[in-house]
Amino acid sequence: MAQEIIKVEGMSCMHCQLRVKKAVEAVEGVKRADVNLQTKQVTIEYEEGKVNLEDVKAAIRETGYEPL
Ligand SMILES: [Cu+2]
Repeated sequence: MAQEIIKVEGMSCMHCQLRVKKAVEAVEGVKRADVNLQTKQVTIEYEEGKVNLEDVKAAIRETGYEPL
């Protein structure tokens, strides 16, 4: 299992947190996403070689938040 941290701007409450978590976990190959509102970081656990991080960022963008 590989891990990556993506910084995301625009999340302000638990609603945002859940939306981003669900969107990221819906990406094929992602096992788990933990969203930290304070640090604005999304920690992703995924199957190595099966996930393109650009796809994850695109999924985040589709929910209306801005991955950096
Ligand atoms: Cu919110």
